[in-house]
Amino acid sequence: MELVLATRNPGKVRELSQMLAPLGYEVVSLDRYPGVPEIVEDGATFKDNAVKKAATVARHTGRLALADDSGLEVDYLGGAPGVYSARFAGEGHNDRANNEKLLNLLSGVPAEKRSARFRCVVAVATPDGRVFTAEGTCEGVITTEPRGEGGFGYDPLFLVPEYGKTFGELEPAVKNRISHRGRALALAREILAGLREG
Ligand code: ITT
Repeated sequence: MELVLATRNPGKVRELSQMLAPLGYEVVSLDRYPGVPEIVEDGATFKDNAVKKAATVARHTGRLALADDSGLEVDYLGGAPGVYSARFAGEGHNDRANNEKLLNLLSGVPAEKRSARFRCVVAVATPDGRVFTAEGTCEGVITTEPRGEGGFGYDPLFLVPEYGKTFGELEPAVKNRISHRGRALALAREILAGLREG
C-alpha cells in the first residue's frame, strides 16, 4: 500500500523513509503528486499543522498520508522558535541563517541556560478523513558553534549530552533512534501497521 510523505523538506523525507522502511509500505514523496497545493502552516501548534498537512495530502491524493510538524524549543527564548523554526530568520528556508540567528540570540548565555528540545508531531491521515497523531521529544543543549555535517536544520547546534555529540555528528541510525521524529514514529508504528492490514 502506498504511503505519501506530506512534506517538502528533503531532510525529513530521508529520515522518514529510513524509519518507515521496515513497515512494508511503498513510501513515496510529494513529487509523485504535483497537483497537491502549497499548504499554509498557520496553526498555533505542531499538532494543528501536522493534521492540516496530512489531511490535505490524503484528500488530494486519495492515498494514506503521513506529515511531520516539528521544531526546536529553546528554554532561554521562552520556547522559540517553536512552530516558527523553519522560518526563524525570515520566509524561505535558510538553515544557515536560522542557525546564525539562534547563536546570536544565545551569545554569552552560559551552558546551563542553553537547554532546548526538539518536538515532533506525526499525523497519519486516511483518504476517508480519519487522522491519527503521535508526539515525540528529544532533550538537548544548544552549542556555541556548529559541529558536524550530518542531518539538516539545527542539527549542528543540538548537543545530546548522553552522547557528547550533536545531531550533526551522530550516525544517522543513532539520530533516528533517539530523535523527536524517531520517538513520534515509534508511537505511530502500531497505527500504521493496523492501517496496512485494513
Ligand atoms: P514541511 O512543512 O514541508 O514538512 P518544513 O521544514 O517547513 O517542511 P516544519 O514547518 O515542521 O517543516 O519546520 C520544521 C523545522 O524545524 C525544520 O525546517 C528545521 O529547521 C527544524 N527541525 C525539525 N526537525 C529537525 C531535525 O531533526 N533536525 C534539525 N532541525 C529540525
